[in-house]
Amino acid sequence: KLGERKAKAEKMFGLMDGFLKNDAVSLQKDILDHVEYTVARSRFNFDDFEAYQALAHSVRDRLIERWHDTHQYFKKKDPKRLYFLSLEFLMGRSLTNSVTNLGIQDQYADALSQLGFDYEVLAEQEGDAALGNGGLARLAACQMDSLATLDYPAWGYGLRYQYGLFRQIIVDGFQHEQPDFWLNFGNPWEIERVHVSYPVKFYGTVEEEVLNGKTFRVWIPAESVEAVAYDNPIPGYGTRNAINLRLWAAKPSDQYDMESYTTGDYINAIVNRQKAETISNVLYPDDRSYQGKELRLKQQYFFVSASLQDIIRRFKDLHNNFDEFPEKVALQINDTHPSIAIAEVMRVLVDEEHLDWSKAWGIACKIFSVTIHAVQPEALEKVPIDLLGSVLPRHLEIIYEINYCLMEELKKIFGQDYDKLSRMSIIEEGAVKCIRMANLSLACCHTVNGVSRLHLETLKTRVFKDFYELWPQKFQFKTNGVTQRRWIVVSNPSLCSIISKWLGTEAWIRNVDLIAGLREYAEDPDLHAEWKNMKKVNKMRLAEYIETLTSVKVSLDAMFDVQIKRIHEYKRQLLNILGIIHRYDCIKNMDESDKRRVVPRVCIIGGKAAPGYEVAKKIIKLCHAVADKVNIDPDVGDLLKVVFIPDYNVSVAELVIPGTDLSQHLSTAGHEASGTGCMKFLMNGSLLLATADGSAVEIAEEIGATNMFLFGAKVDEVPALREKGTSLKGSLQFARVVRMVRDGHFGFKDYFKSLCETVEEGKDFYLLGYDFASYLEAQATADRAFVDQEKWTQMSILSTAGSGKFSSDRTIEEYAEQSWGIEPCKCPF
Ligand code: NTF
Repeated sequence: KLGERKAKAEKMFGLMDGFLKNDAVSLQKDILDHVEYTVARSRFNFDDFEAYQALAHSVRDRLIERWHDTHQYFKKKDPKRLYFLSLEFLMGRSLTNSVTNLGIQDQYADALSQLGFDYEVLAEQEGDAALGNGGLARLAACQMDSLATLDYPAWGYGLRYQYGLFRQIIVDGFQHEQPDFWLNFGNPWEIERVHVSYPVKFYGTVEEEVLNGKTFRVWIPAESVEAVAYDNPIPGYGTRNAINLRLWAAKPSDQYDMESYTTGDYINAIVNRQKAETISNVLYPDDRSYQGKELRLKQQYFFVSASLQDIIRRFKDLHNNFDEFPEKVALQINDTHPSIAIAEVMRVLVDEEHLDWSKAWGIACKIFSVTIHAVQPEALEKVPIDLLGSVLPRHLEIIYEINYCLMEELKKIFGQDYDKLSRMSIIEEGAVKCIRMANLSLACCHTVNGVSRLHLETLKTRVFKDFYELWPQKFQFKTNGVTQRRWIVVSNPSLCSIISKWLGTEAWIRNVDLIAGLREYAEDPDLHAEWKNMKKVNKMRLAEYIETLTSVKVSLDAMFDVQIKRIHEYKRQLLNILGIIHRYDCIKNMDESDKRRVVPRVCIIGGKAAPGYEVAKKIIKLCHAVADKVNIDPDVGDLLKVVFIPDYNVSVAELVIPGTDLSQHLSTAGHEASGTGCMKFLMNGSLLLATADGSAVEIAEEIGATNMFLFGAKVDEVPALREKGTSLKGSLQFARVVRMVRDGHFGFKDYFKSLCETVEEGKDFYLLGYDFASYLEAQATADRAFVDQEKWTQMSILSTAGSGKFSSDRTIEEYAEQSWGIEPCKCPF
């Protein structure tokens, strides 16, 4: 039988003409075939967008080959797999990343130029896949790249939102949000799997059922929605492995509300059916405040339930005993959002598989691990009990049961310490009784990870102090990392060639530790010349982009100073703007000879504010108001330009980061869990101006604190400073710039009033006033360093050379070993 199947497969393979070939002629033929048969345009008449679509499909074909081989191989070897559950993935564009990882960029560029197209121009046709908000979501994307490259048998699971993160448009300096219709022109990177779909149930009641003399609780749901799989192949670099990111879309189910049909209300029945799709319609744009909305809970359960059905089906294909489940399955919960998975696993094991409660709990505790990505308590999700009980009645019972066991255990240890028990309880009492999703995770997961060393300290000493004292062994950290494939190889090709040339190898693309070899040449004048040239080319590209977008002309001799990230009070874009105002004020008061000593700056800020976050929106407006005044001031000229880059996203970051001289990371110490933008800048040789927060502390250890500009209060000083208020020296300069805003120097006096109040003495929670003097000093040091271009270039080389630790490859290897217990499974070529 096996021989027969093999012969048949070989015959088919022969008919397919073997695997797709990657020479220029084959690539051209494939692209043209897709123009004709997939895009359905004539091969004599198609535009850039159509050419991009055909190109994308030809790349996708190659991805699918690898994807098939990898999954067949995984199935044959049956290793323990990692399932990465995340409500958000910020993938950005796929074309350049895929072509780079497949290693056929030159061949494609060649093939296209022979057809009269430019590879880079076509790459620009692609929109961003923005199914996430910020750091957490982009980290997940970088980690998928590392998982594939390092040959780990992993799957990503998430939601296929129809509307990604909103587009930011700026009207008169104000942010407006527009929906991101990212699927409108089709998405060649996904494969719809109509046959991979599962029903996901909601609402209803719980009843008792007796089976073989035993009583079971049975959930009788009232609504069912179909989850359909969309697969997004993720190719590794320098390997045949391509793993899968499976995103679920909600579709009406056949079982949905059959009654309305029978009552004859045909039109309304269809309208109602269609409502099922709303579950996967839209991504929530607030990255750290959870409103306890029904739709959000449904999104979470929807993707968790579908993923678990898929995972269990795969397990059952080869196994029939759940004792083996922890040997084959590791489940990673990305932040607390997918925590309902814990209750769902318990429900499936107890109610459907009829395992004992304690056996099921033992299994759950072995398979789950969680990573926390925030510090702010408001980012920890709390679901009102009434809401959970209505949407998922059986899960609420299960959570109560888990909590009961937890409380019993705690009572044995802490006796009658009710304060402690109530802090650790999964259930929060109060006006609105809530489920604390974080506590549910802490109770079950065998590892709880922070995202930098400092962040773990904060979790241990503040956020999860009680749990840490109880289970210290669960608490770990894995300092975040980013993928050098996207952040150097794809987005900064000139730097990529320089590194490979000087190291004499491309091996650093898979083993980034080798990048430290650049240190040896940090003073080499030839390397300096190449390095400066690379920066200049990237600055030129960025300057053109800025001019097209904002009509501001910037000088390439100026220091390009950048802060790009979500707009948040704790990230202190306001400190940056107040610093710019101070610089402006100084220049205005200078005579001509002083002005000659000023280091010209282009201050670039970009980022989105959550739609309901008023203060953040005012910060964006202030940035524009200052830009409007400064940029046309003849006293200032090229000494200072202020630019707000609208609609910041992954692709914009890929363009901005390589062209940056100095990047700013200004969070009040103790507030940024890690930060990953700083790592991308570091890899690209931008110098960092930063507080000693999150991963910046570890960056300083790697590159040496003298190679960056550190400033501001330290974490352990912050609490006392909040009590004490601003230092005198800082307060004079600070008071002056705040007064300029408050007095209407930049217009919109009434509008900025409340913004100024956030930093008033006594209310300045994020310590802008206290840190101001030290911030200005760090800025002055950066100016002085920039004057000495040789020194600056050396620091820049040392930054890149010291960035090896901050690769997501290192992070993933640590997770694999310390949290997931998985091994590489490399598909043979
Ligand atoms: C972010 N959190 C943190 O704010 C960053 O410090 C960290 O680098 C990234 O996660 C990745 O770990 C979020 O995006 C969220 F969603 F939790 F707010």
